[in-house]
Amino acid sequence: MITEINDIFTEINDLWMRKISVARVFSHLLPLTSYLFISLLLLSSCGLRKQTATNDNAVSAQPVGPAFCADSAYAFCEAQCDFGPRTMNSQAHDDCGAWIMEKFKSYGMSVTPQQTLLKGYDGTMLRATNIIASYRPELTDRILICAHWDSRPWADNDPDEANHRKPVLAANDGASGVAVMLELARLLREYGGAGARGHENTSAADTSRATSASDSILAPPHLRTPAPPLTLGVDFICFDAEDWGTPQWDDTPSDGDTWALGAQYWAANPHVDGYTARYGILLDMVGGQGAQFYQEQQSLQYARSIVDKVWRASQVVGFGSFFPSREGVGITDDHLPVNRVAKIPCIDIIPYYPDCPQSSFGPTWHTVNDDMAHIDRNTLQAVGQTLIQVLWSE
Ligand code: 1BN
Ligand code: ZN
Repeated sequence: MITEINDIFTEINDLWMRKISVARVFSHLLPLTSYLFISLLLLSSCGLRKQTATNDNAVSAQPVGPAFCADSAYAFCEAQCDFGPRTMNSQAHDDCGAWIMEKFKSYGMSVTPQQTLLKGYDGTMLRATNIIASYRPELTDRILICAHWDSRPWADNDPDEANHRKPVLAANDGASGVAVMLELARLLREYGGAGARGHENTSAADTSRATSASDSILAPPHLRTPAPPLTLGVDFICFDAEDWGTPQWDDTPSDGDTWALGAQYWAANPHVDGYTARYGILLDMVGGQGAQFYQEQQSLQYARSIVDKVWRASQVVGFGSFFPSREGVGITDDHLPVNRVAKIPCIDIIPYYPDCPQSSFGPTWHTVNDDMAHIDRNTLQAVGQTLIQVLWSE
C-alpha cells in the first residue's frame, strides 16, 4: 500500500513537472483521496471497536457533563417530606407517588406506573406502585438508576422506645435517592442532547412544593467542557415497599425476603418484556450528614467493575473522600433482586458509618430524626456529580 501511495505522489509530481492541466492532476489525485478516505474509515472503526471492547470501566479522566444542582435535589427531597411519611397504603404515599410521576413527566420522561398488591411480613396487603421513568425509551442500550420511595412505618431503631411504632419521615431513607434521580432527569432533559426542550416547565421551582436553583445555573468552570450528546437510554425506577421489613420489635422469624418487596416484584415482572440494562445503580440514603459510601459487599460480588467505575468517577469530580476505596458490609437491599432475578449487575450506593453506635447506617436510620434537618447538600452533591460523570462518560 505504501508503495502505491508513493507511486501516486510520484506521478502527481511528474504531472506538475510536465505542466499537465489541473483537471488531469485532479483525476490522478482521485485514487489517492479514495484510498486515504477508506483507510481513515477503517482506522476509525477499528479504533471505536477497540474503545468499546475496553470500555467497561472507562470514565473520562476530566470532569464532564453539567453541574449537579444540590439545591434543586434538596428541594425535591423536601417536597417529598412535605407530604408526610409515605408509608404503604397511606394518602401521603399516594399523593407523593402522583407528584413524583408528574415531576418525571415534566422533564420529558416516559412514565410507567407498575401497580400491584404485595403481601407484607404480617400479612398486610400493600398497594404498591413501582414508578419507572424512562429517558429515550426507544434506545436499547440502557442504564438503570433506582431508589425506593416508600417510608418505613416504624421507627424501630429510635433510641427512644416510645417512638418504635411511629413512622419515619424518611428524608434520607427514601426521599434522598428519588431527589437525586429527579435532578438527574432534569439535567438529562436539559443537557442530554436528545433535542430541544418542549414547553413544559423544567425547573424544580415550578411547583409550590419544590423550589430550586433556576435552569440557567452555570456549571463551575472546570465542568464547562461541552459534552457530546448521550447515546444511551436511562431508566429511573422508584421502587415501592422496600421498607416494610420485619420490625425489630416483632417476634416473627424473618429472613431478608420481607424487605425490597417492590424490587422483588419488578425483577420478576419487568415493565418491558425481556428488559435489560448495561448495569444498575441503587441509591439508598444518599443525603445524610457525614455519609461515606464504602464499597458494599454484594455490589462487589455481583458488579465489581461498576463499583470501580463509580468510585473512580467520584475521584475525577473531586468527591473521592465521600467514596473510600474500602469494603463495607453486605446489605439486603433492592439491588439483590435486580442482580439475582433480573440478572442486571447492580451496585448499591449506601452509607457506612463504622464508628456510629446508633447504627452503621448512621444516627438517624429508622428513627424519627430522619428528617430534612439531617440532610446535607454536600452529600447530595457528591453522589449527584459522581453519577453525572458516570453517565456522561458512557
Ligand atoms: C435500607 C434502608 N434498608 C432498609 N432501609 C435495607 C435493610 C434491610 C437494611 C435489612 C438492614 C437490614
Ligand atoms: Zn429503611
